[in-house]
Amino acid sequence: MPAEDTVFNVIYDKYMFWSILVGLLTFGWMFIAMLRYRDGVEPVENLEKYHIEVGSFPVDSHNTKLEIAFYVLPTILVVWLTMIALASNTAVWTIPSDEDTFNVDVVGKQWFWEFHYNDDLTWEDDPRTTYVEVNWTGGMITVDTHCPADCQRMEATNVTVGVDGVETDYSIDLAAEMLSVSGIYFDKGLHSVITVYDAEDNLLHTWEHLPVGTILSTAGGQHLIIPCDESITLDLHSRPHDTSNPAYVGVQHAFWLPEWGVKEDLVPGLEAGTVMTFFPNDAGTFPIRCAEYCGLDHSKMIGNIDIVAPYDETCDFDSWTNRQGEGY
Ligand SMILES: [Cu+2]
Repeated sequence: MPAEDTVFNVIYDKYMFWSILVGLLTFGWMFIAMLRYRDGVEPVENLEKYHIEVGSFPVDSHNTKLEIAFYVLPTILVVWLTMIALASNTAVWTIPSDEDTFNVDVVGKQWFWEFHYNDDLTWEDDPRTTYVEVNWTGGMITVDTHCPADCQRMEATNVTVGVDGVETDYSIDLAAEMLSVSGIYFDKGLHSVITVYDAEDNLLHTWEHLPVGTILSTAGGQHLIIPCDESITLDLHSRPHDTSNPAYVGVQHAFWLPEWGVKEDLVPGLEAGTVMTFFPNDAGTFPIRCAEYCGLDHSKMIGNIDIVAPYDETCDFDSWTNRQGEGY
């Protein structure tokens, strides 16, 4: 079942409502008729005069309004259900323009997914659940790890600052529950990660900047990281893992995000690629699947998508806490 905020879920509920209503009326009338007109029940007097025949309305005693309603009402219902079902088409096929959307190229290979970022993203774990807040302006990084008295987590002790793969470790001033680092300047073009750990090396909090051109891959266990509350466009391409044979263009894959009920084929040799769009609301980690048999290790072509809050923004907090226990 897709997420509650998707058009597919709304349509599913409406179809269910009308199916159950029509089902109750139809089966209800069928059982009444079975009981009322079964063998052994006293027949209506002078039944012959109605000229009743199986499969037709009584010729001499019919009800025009009822017969018209018999055709018109179901027609209205079917037309209306068709109209609302078109909303799912609109949701899938209306591709937002480039400026209004967060865009990532998804490349399917045998047998993993690569994500090439065409937009940059700065995000941070929700400080309301981690009790850690990172601030990086200019050449000044501050990490505030102040935890209230009833705080559930271990004390934060270490911070790692990684810029373009070069990592530096720092210890937090435990008395002040604070770390300040100066002299590292934020560069929009470099992949930067700040991670906060406790004394047992458990990860408590992540702050990350993914510049344009970042490549993440499920082969390395990385997740696709996507901001919440933004329209997302994915350009999908199938490419061969081994490019030594120019005649071999790869195989068909299908990128499937069960959470949003969206799936699109990746077609080998189709240079322009295919497009998928969706709108995530709730933070959390959700599955990625390949829905097209693509060879020996097709079943291993799986991954995860993290929906995160852009830096200094928040996603739907209720859903975030609810999902913590669901084992995604
Ligand atoms: Cu595949």
